[in-house]
Amino acid sequence: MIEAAYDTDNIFAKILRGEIPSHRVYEDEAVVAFMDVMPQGPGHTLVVPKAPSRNLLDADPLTFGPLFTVVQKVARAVKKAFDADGVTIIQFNEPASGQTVYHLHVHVIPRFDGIPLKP
Ligand code: DGP
Repeated sequence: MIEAAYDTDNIFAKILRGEIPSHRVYEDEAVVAFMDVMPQGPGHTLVVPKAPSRNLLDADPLTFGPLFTVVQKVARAVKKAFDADGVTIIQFNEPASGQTVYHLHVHVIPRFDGIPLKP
């Protein structure tokens, strides 16, 4: 199956270029993390590699080490900061899965006992 091409005008590409604002909580040479504007709950953060890829399916595997190193850092940080009981990690690929922004990203969502994710 041929995946769609990477769109350099997707929202996260614009955020990475600084063309639209975001609440950045982490940045290094390869990865940025910023708060989700439509959060599932307090502390919902998106972790985004700077390298362009539409999603996990077309990404260079070398992206994943730095990306998930930051996912772990952010997961630990938001669990502590929001006194959460757990942390959900979600990552969507293509519309059928629920992807709406076509630049690879990982959701880090603090979770609280007895509170389900929004449908
Ligand atoms: P998904 O592609 O389904 O993994 O979800 C994309 C997420 O990105 C969704 O939770 C809302 C968030 N989002 C969409 N537009 C913006 C934006 O302009 N800024 C920020 N910070 N988050 C956004």
